Amino acid sequence: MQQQYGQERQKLYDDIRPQHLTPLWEVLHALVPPQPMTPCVPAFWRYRDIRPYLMAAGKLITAEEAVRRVLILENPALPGRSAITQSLYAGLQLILPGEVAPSHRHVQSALRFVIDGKGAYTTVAGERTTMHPGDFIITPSWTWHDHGNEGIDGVSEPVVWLDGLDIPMVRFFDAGFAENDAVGKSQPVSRPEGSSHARFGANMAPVRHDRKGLASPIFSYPYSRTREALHTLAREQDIDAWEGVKLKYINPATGGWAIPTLATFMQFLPKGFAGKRSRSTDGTVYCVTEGAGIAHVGNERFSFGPQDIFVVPSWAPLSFEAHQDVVMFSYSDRPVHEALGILREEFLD
Ligand code: GTQ
Repeated sequence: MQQQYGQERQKLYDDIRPQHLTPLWEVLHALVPPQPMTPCVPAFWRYRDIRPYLMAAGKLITAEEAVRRVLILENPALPGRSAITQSLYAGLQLILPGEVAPSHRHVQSALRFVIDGKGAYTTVAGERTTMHPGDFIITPSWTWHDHGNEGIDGVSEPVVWLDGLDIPMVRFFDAGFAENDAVGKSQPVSRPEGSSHARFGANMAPVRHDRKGLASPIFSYPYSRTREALHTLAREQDIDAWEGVKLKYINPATGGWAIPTLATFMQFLPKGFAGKRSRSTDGTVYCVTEGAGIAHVGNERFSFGPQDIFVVPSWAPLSFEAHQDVVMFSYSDRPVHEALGILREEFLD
């Protein structure tokens, strides 16, 4: 049959192309695959190898001129797309002592995970927070935000953090808006540092709190507390055979994710941990805070240490080994999978 109609079929395809029509049966298998067929590949960035390029960028352009001085981590299989997976963006942002990255706002939600240096701050919706390595900070959709580096405790050094944004998701839906602050470089600070923690960080909330909006009212989750929680749990509870001890960052007002589009986690793997394999449909970006080990991702084997970053594509089998006590951060597009009812995960072995 195929032989018999081959030429006629091709003629039909050629005839319908000007009508902007195309035959489903030629592409059905790819449109509705039996299991996820991501173009993304596992990839790894060793921080000590890429830091010099960030510092070189620091000599060539100011934070102010760049607006955001960031080197984007691109999935090697998605060149030119500014994406680490089809739905996630990742970048490394550098801010040098004395610099300001001017105030703007956008529909895209952002997370910051601090990996190098201290003394920088970010201001979100009128409240400033000082950044330390391991801190997780959110910038909810459409909130004004600017970053700076004034130093702290007499220390004045370059500060680098991982930016995770939902840029590709917002692009997919063509729903992006953005504005620059017309008045100043930095927004006025209207609340003292620690205000949101006082209001929402003590397992309490203001009595007449009637917050709308999906993002967490806690916009800074300091590493000191996260680390303490993980280590306490590691001493008292069973270590999960796949994930070690893993906590998610939540919105204390709802119990939901801290950011509506991005799941965020911190995880502890005890020295000697040799985990089982799992896979899930959410693609995930990992950033190591402490310790060293191996991540087996698909057919790749990444030997990681502090500050290294790697990406686990959708449905790629994943397992970890820890050679020292490991603490690592991760973020994924899981909340969107959950909202759409399409999340699948498998715990193997
Ligand atoms: O800090 O606002 O890496 O708007 C990409 C886009 C950071 C930011 C990025 C952004 C920002």
